[in-house]
Amino acid sequence: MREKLAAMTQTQRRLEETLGAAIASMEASVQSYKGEAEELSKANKNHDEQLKALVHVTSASKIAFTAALGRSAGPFSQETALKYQRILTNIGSGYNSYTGIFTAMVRGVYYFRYTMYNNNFGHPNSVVSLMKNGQMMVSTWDTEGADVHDSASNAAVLQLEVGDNVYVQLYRNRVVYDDSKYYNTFSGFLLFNL
Ligand SMILES: [Ca+2]
Repeated sequence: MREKLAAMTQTQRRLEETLGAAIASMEASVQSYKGEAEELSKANKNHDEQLKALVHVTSASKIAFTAALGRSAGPFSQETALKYQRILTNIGSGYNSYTGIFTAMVRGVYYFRYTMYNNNFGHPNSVVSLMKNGQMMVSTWDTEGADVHDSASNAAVLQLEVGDNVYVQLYRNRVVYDDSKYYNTFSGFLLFNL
């Protein structure tokens, strides 16, 4: 009888030990799941933030402008950026009508175009270039002949880094004619981000 009782006690102790180990193992699993849940929550939050950043970049990438001169310019004693005063469109506010300069807010490939109109009377005397960071990209020229009322246009696709600037330059001692008909325009827009 005593031996039987001792055996039962031992069995009970083993059961208790087994049960204790099982509970400890379950607790460890629960802790592990909690940790995984926290990691997932963090990952989700991270994805949310990335998504928000992407939406921000996409909305910030809407860049397009057209501005028109509105009055004659020149002759000046030095090369001068034409200040197209009348803004028709300036999505993204990249174009500054006080300086005539477009500044790239995002890295990408852009399209620019300008049209110049030579003097309305007398001898034609217009030379204009599209400039990127002070470097000539493309030009238009009309200084010969007795004809007036001529327009000339040029365009370029340019890869720009953030902070690069683009403007239209009137050369020294040259002129362009404009009035409220707005013959001289400067336009640009972002084709795609890089
Ligand atoms: Ca001409």
